[in-house]
Amino acid sequence: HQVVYDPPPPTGSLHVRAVRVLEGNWTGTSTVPSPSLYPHQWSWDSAFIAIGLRHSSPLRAQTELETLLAAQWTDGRIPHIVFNPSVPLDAYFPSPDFWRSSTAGRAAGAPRTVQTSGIVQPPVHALAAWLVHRADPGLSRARGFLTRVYPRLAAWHRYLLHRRDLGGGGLVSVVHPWEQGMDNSPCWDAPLARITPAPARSFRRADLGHGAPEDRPTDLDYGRYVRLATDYRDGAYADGQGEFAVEDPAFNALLVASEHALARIAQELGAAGTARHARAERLTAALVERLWDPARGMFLCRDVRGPGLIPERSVSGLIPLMLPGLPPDVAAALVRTLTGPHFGLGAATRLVPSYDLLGEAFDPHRYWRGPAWFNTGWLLERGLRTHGERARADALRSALLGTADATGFAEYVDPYTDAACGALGFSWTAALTLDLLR
Ligand code: 9WN
Repeated sequence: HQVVYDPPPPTGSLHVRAVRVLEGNWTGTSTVPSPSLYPHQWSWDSAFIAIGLRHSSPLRAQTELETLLAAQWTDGRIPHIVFNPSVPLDAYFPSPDFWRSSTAGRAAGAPRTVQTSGIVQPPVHALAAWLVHRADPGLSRARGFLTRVYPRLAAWHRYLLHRRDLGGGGLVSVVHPWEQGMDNSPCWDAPLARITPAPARSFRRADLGHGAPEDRPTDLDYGRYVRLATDYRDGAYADGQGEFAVEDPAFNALLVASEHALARIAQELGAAGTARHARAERLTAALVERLWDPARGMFLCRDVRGPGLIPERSVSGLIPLMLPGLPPDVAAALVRTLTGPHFGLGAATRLVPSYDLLGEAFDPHRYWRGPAWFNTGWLLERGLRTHGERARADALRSALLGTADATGFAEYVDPYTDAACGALGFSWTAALTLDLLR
């Protein structure tokens, strides 16, 4: 065989290549985010993946969500990872033996037949289920898709609203940075500083074998992630006791969008959606009341165990733009912030950085401390469109598509140069490309 020093560019249209990435990452019942870095099923990844997969295979999109929901605990929580038993234990840390879901999670009703983590991720699922249904209503009805997923999605929202209102103001709290999905966001620096890290020698990171260390969270971050997860596990995953509790704007905005979607699903199944729509509106009001910062023109995180609002600008604080029910002055201020000096959309950047370009902690390569991600870009593209910002939405859409194409569906990119960081062939990047191409 001849060594190919200059391989030809991948063939096929962007659509075909995105479909191929998702096919390569499909296990038969779900899609891994990345075979090298994340070889199991992740909760919010699967929701974004299903949103894209519905265009190429509505059946696989339904299956993706059904597989995740089959791992739901009886208390309603949807675990952030569903482990694939055929993957070696050392391929990802923390592995199933760390979480001990089927023993430590017994009180909370963890499933016996499948191994999962015990924390959650943002509730994008009901929104995904509704969009998947709409892509092929005939198949969905023939398979009883909504009838089967509806009670599980309702229990999931009930868990969040009843067991996770740790601040007492009607919003949901996350109890671990992995739950919010933006693991090492500078928003967590202050609340994490109170946590005693687990000793570095007490665990072995698997991520550094696949990703560049300067693109990943630090060992000190990991020590704290491990401490928080260990304490939660050792308390039998009971809520309300941990040292870390934060109300996050993106997490809660996604719950609002999903609650509206659940209302539509209820209507489709012949029930009334009114109470759910009303609840979504109450949640929107709580979001504005508790997290809106008029001076910064964006939403902030609230440190429930600490002094209150966290003065850091994260992309999370812009994501409520996806909500049509936002007060118009709030939506207008969000657009100004998105396109102003802190996020630079349309000026310094073509995609949306995960963190304040002018912030002290900004780092263009380190994971959620600056790089631009495709899921947050997709949510903001939808938000701009929802609020009548068509030209900006079109520009963001073509930047997302162009960058997904040029980087081979990178996990995230440098917000100034759009250069690839993290894994390539990343599933939600490919899936959301399919959705934007439609
Ligand atoms: C921990 C899978 C997940 C995403 C998260 C992202 C990253 C995991 C990790 O990968 O988190 O859950 O090991 O870093 O931060 O948003 O869901 O793609």
